[in-house]
Amino acid sequence: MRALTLALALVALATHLVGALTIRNPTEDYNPNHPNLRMFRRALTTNAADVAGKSYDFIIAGGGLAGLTLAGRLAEWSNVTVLVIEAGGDGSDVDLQETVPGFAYMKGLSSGPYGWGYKTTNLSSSLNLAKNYPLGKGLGGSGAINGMFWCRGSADDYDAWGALNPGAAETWNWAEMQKYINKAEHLQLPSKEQADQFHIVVDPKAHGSGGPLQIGFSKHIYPIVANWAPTWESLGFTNKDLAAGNVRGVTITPSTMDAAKGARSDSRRAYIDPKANFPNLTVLSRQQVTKIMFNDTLGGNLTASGVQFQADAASTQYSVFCNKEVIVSGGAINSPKLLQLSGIGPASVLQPLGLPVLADLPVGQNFHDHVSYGMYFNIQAGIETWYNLAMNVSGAQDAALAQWQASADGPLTYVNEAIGYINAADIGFATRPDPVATAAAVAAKYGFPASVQKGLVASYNIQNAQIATDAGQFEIIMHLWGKDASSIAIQVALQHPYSRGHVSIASASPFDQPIIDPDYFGVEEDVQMMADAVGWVRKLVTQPPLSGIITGEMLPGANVTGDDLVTAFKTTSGTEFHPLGTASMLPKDSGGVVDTTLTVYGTVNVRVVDASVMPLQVAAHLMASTYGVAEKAADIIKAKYAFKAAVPSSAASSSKATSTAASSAAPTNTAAGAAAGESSLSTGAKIGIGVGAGIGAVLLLGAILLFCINRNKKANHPNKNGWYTSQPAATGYGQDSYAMQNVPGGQGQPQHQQFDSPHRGFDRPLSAAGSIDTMATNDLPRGATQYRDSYDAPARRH
Ligand SMILES: Cc1cc2nc3c(=O)[nH]c(=O)nc-3n(C[C@H](O)[C@H](O)[C@H](O)COP(=O)(O)OP(=O)(O)OC[C@H]3O[C@@H](n4cnc5c(N)ncnc54)[C@H](O)[C@@H]3O)c2cc1C
Ligand SMILES: *[C@@H]1O[C@H](CO)[C@@H](O)[C@H](O)[C@H]1NC(C)=O
Ligand SMILES: *[C@@H]1O[C@H](CO)[C@@H](O)[C@H](O)[C@H]1NC(C)=O
Ligand SMILES: *[C@@H]1O[C@H](CO)[C@@H](O)[C@H](O)[C@H]1NC(C)=O
Ligand SMILES: *[C@@H]1O[C@H](CO)[C@@H](O)[C@H](O)[C@H]1NC(C)=O
Ligand SMILES: *[C@@H]1O[C@H](CO)[C@@H](O)[C@H](O)[C@H]1NC(C)=O
Ligand SMILES: *[C@@H]1O[C@H](CO)[C@@H](O)[C@H](O)[C@H]1NC(C)=O
Ligand SMILES: *[C@H]1O[C@H](CO)[C@@H](O)[C@H](O)[C@H]1NC(C)=O
Repeated sequence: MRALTLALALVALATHLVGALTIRNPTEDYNPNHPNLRMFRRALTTNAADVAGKSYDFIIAGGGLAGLTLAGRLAEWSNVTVLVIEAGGDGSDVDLQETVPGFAYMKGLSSGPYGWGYKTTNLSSSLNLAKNYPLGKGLGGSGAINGMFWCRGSADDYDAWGALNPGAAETWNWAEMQKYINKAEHLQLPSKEQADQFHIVVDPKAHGSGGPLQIGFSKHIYPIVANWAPTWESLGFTNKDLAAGNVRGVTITPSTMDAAKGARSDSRRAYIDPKANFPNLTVLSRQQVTKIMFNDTLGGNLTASGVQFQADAASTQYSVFCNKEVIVSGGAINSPKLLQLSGIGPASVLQPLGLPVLADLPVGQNFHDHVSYGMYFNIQAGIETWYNLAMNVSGAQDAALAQWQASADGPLTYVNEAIGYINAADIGFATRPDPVATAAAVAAKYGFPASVQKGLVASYNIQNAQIATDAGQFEIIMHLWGKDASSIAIQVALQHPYSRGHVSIASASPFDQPIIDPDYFGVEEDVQMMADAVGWVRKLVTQPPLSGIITGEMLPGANVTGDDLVTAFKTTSGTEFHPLGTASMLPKDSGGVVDTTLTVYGTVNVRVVDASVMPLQVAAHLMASTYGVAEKAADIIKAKYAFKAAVPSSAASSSKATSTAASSAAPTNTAAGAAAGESSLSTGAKIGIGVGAGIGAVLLLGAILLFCINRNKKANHPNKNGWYTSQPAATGYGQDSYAMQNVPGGQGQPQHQQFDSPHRGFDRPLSAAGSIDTMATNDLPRGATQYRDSYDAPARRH
């Protein structure tokens, strides 16, 4: 009887699989990014009508780094539906620019349609200058267009998040963040030759292995980089892997790239592409969420019913509804904007714009960012830098691209990876601003409420303590793109600023940019620290072996000191692209916007999951930390919605995930476990029948799958660009990422071998691969112009 039931179930499953493999819907397949090609993933759509008016369990506003990471993890559950709405495109029309590492710098996307094109307001403490504020707009978010540095902060940086949230429901600290960053990560080790040549030190124990995101080292590293670590060692610094909890030291840091493929890895390529055939994960691109809808309250708390979205101001507005939650993942600038537009924000911001105040929370406040300054140094002629490649001197870029396409190697696989962190003592800085007075001054400048002021005092106490520790106060980056062929840049980026600013909508239109005021150098200690750090770099370059290569300080110039130096760095410094704190995870009476489950105070079912929630800066580029936040958020959300048996089958089951190994082994926490319990067979004969039927069914299924795969292989030939014109084959995993299709060797047979097991890919590394990821700090004077280069500054190439 059971065998018959099983057989019937398997036939039904097989039928379902065949159905899934053969569904074709030409109209929904239309791909506006490649007008002649249809979508090859039914989960990806740009058609608002596909989702308008429907209901999904989770609606994620923003398909960026955190949003897609979270979506991928939630979609691991087949009993929930997930919708992601992303304002930008799906990346398919700019695949090469995203994928090729060097293009992150040389054909940067942030000033075109894949960027938001924002600027800061005139900065009152930076000579009233407005600075470019690049942010990615497209699947993968800023992680799809950035500089790809992969690094995490010191243990103290994350322990501070926990300390700021005493007695909270969820623990946020180094141990948690290290665990979750590593869950995202799959580290690819450099070759021994490369490690020896460039003094790359890796501590595999500090890294993740088996996560979806590929982390590796540039295949081609410029020879000058070999001088970086030894120069720091001349000053007594240790060359080490900075991922183990203390960042003071020098390193060649890995990047978010699949090194073997010379290709970027990002949240779309790692978490979504392998999932794309799952009907319960829908990704809608080119639509901007304009408002969270609330139509109910529960126990006095707001309940979101869904969101409104619109392609642009002139297009139709649509609504879509949530069964469970709305999750805001628009990044640290656009998430506060969306919350404010929805009535969650400071009354002082909303009321003058005529918006209702549903929850008066300090959204957008406690905004802080790393400010970065680029110094330039002349070097001896004949030493290879990025300049000729970037400027396409003698067609250098075309040659490099041809090499990349032929062998996934060459100079375009390089992104800056030579960095180090110094502490306050290294720069001779020992001043500790008065926490109370400083918080009061910052609050007075921007009209922050007493709660925010209280939170600032708590943060400043932690920052003051860090003045006496190894906490990274500055990141120092060697940047191979100088002002001419015989110069390089060294960037100096403040990691733990005292200055705080705000992000506030300036109009009720979702299509206007918000006021972005990071108030760089607003607190005097930040000015002093930057000046001291410039002095430290001047000392660094006198040390061998770099001293034998650097011939002089080009900018600001060795004679520029004192007030002139301050003017120089205030003039050309800018964002290191690390905004956070705008929806801070803090107690409500300390300026918090979300609690430690990332739920917005005063709401039942709205969370923020992205860099906005980080309450205090870390000494690191922000990607790794943001992946960690999203991974942990996924587990928090899954724990909330996990099925719990009404009657535990064994020892008292705890509803907290903190149970011991013994109690967590009880099969009551998962639906699968419960089902297994119900249907367990008790006699050997039944088991024998079951096993026999099972084997037969597996063979049958295998045959059906093979048939379908072969059929689909015949049906789906990639075109010359590697695009497939119809749905991929096989159980949702038949097709790999766009990136894979466009990288050398990415077409044709071999790639499919990695993708033919239903559980390949997502939680296991793609064995041979790598992806390319970003550039980090480009706050060089030329700043965002570098990103803009390929778009609107062709004149720069001559
Ligand atoms: C130019 C640049 C270089 C960088 N370099 C590095 C680096 O080398 N290493 C590193 O670690 N970090 C780097 N960073 C920082 C890192 O990329 C960010 O910290 C990280 O991407 C933040 O993730 P997020 O999910 O918070 O936001 P994002 O990744 O920016 O994602 C937000 C997404 O939401 C979308 N969105 C926003 N509002 C809406 C809306 N209303 N409706 C629909 N969609 C919306 C956006 O279009 C975007 O796709 C860089 C950032 C930039 C901009
Ligand atoms: C900002 O500064 C620019 C010049 O740098 C000036 O033209 C503009 O008027 C200023 N805007 C405001 C609001 O002060
Ligand atoms: C809230 O909105 C949803 C979706 O429109 C609707 O189904 C529900 O009835 C509304 N609830 C109330 C109390 O209006
Ligand atoms: C409302 O939110 C508060 C916290 O913001 C929480 O303590 C309370 O339990 C919530 N009430 C309901 C009914 O969810
Ligand atoms: C690079 O320069 C060559 C000529 O030297 C030119 O043919 C080519 O179009 C240029 N490539 C780019 C990307 O500008
Ligand atoms: C520094 O020296 C350069 C060249 O010698 C000169 O042009 C510049 O004015 C000097 N700057 C200062 C601040 O003295
Ligand atoms: C949904 O599926 C997951 C994973 O199988 C399971 O843990 C969870 O309990 C399920 N939720 C419900 C409500 O059944
Ligand atoms: C999600 O997709 C799976 C696989 O096709 C399907 O079995 C399941 O019913 C879907 N879940 C929901 C909630 O729609």
